[in-house]
Amino acid sequence: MTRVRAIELRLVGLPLVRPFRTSFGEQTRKVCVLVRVETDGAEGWGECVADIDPGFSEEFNEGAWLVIRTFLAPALFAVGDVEPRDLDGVFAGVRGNPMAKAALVNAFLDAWLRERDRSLAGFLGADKERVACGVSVGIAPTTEELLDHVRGYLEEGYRRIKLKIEPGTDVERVAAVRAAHPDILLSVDANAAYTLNDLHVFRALDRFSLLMVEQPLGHEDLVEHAKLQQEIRTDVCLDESIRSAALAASALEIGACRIVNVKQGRVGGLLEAKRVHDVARAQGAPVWCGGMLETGLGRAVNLALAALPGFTLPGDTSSSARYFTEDITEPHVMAPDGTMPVPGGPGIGVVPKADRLAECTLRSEALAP
Ligand code: OSB
Ligand code: MG
Repeated sequence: MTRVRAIELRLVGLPLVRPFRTSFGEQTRKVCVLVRVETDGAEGWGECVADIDPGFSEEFNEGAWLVIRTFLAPALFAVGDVEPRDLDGVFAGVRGNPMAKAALVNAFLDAWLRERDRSLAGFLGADKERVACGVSVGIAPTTEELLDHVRGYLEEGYRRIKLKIEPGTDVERVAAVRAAHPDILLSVDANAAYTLNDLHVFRALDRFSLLMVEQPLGHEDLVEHAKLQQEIRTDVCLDESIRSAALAASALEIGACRIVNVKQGRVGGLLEAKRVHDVARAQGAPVWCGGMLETGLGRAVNLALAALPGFTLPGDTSSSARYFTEDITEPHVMAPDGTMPVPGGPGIGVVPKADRLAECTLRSEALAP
C-alpha cells in the first residue's frame, strides 16, 4: 500500500524548435502542467497532456490545474493507503477530465513503482527494449518547405512519416511527398477537420498507399467514420474519438476504424491505456503510441507503453531534439536505425534536471491533505 503525503503542481513552458501547425491551430511553445507526488518512500512525476487552449479536447492547462487541485488531489489524500488498481474508484466522482486524471495516476504509479524498485515497462508487460519511431510533421507554409522537413526527418532515420493535413492543400501535399518518397511508410492526420461531404478527398488520398488516415472526421462521429471506412481502402485510425477502452471497443466493433492511436493522457492514464491496448489486441487491431509533444517526462511514459506487444506500428515517439533544444530530462535520443531505447530504471526511468526545470517553471503550488 502507498499513501500520498504531498502533491506539487507546476506549470512549465519550453520553446519548440519549430512551430507545429495542425488543422486546429499553431503552437510555438509547449506549456503543460507537471504533477509531483510524494509518498513515504519515493516521489513520482506525471505530465498532463492538455495544452494552453481547449483545441484538441475540452481540457486545457488552467482547467486541469483546477480539477486536480479542487477534486482529484483531495480524493487521493482522503483515501489514504492505495494500490494502482484502486485509482479508478478514487477518481470515480469526477466525470471525464482524462488528461487531468492521467497526470495524477501516472505520477502515483511512478512513485509506487520506485518504492518497489520496478520499471514501468515491466509493470505494463512490455516485451521490447527498443521501439520503432515515427515523426509527426506539421503543416508547412509551402510544399517545398514540407519536402525539406520530410527529407531531414528521413535522413535522421524516422521509420514513418505522418503528415498533418487540412482542407485545401491535402491531396497536393501528399502527392508531392509520395512522389519524392515512393516507398516510405506514410500516413496523414486530419485532426477532425473534415465531414462526410469531403469523401472525394479521401477517395483521392486512397491512391497514395497510405498506412492510415488518422481522425478524418469529428471526435463524436463514430458512425460517420464507419461509413467513411466502408467507402475507402485506406485504414482509418482514430485518435480524438478514443477517450476510453469502452469507446475503443465500440469503434472497432462498428468498423469506425481498423487502427487505434493510443495516447495515455487522452484516455485517463497508463492503466486505461493498457486496457485500450488489450481491447484492440483481442479484436486483432494494430495500435501505436501517439504523442502530444510531451517533454522528456511524458515521452518516457509513452516509450514504455509503446513497448507492449500490441504496438506493432511506429509511434509518434520522436527524439527530444525534434521538439526542444533542451528537454527537461536527459534527452531521449533516436538511433540512426530509427529506434529508441525504452527507459529501464525504476518507475518511469527519468527525472527532471533540477536546473532546467527551474528555468522552465512559470508557476507552482503545493497541495497537502
Ligand atoms: O493529433 O496526434 C495528434 C500533437 C499535439 C496534439 C495532437 C497531435 C499531435 C501530434 C504530435 O501529432 C505527436 C508528437 O510528436 O508528440
Ligand atoms: Mg492525431
